[in-house]
Amino acid sequence: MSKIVNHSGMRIRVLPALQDNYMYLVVDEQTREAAIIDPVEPNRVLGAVKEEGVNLTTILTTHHHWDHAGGNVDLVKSAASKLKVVGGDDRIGALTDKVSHGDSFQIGSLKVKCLFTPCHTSGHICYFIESPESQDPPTVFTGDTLFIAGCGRFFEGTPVQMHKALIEVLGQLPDNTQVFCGHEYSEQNLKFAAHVEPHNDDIKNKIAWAAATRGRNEPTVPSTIGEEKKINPFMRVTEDSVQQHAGQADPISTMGAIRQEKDNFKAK
Ligand code: GBP
Ligand code: ZN
Repeated sequence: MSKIVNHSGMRIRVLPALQDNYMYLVVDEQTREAAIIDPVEPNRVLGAVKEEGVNLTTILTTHHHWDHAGGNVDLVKSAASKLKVVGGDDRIGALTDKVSHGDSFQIGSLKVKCLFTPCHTSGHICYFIESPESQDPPTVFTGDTLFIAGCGRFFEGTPVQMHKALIEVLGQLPDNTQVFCGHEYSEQNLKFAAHVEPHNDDIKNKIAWAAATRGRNEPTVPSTIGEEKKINPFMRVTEDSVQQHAGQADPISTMGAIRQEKDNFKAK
């Protein structure tokens, strides 16, 4: 008798929204249960759920900004069944499950772990999702904390907090973790990265790749944690090259200085 081994793991559908936001439909292929990250455009989400023929049970919200959480109330109203709405901030619409650092739960056979990364907003959560029963690499949904080659503005936090988020929390994830961020900002971010480190060849190569990818109108997500450590100035604040550019001698002042510089940087 042959055994049926269904080791298919996690399927991720990238759904562009608004001007440059991303929503992500995460499907557990074993059970067809699904979660949606930051569903700002509920109708597009419902279209994808129908196409995939999956059972949407959960909204994962990275932070309360309207371009991430602004679709929650309508999606809960229009969904076929009751949705669990996860997030780390009371300002998130339709919130049912307030989570904090280290909380974990399942989407079917997938394991979700909540990572508290306050700074862009004071209640920001990143979601680390693994498929323990498959060979698929782990994933992390980073909202507006970590972008490809960049990070979010410090609206409600400090350089100490972003250092903790990027170096001690996200930087400790396995190098092969796939990074899915909240906005398509890669080309602008890479221009700033090359300004900070003009001799970094990984950045130069990524700029050429991103131009070609965007030229085909394709998303630049995902990158990986290992790749971000090579190209992202905000994950490289311990490097001499980045500290020297910032005119600082420690990672936290470097974080503050390059964030301030990027706030005013006009990409040519
Ligand atoms: C651009 O398009 O050129 N660099 C962007 C500017 C996230 S969205 C837009 C911008 O500032 N984006 C925000 C950010 O953190 N960018 C990182 C960077 O510039 O390096 N947002 O929509 C933003 O969070 C928002 C919504 C902000 C509600 C405040 C409130 Br309240
Ligand atoms: Zn934001």
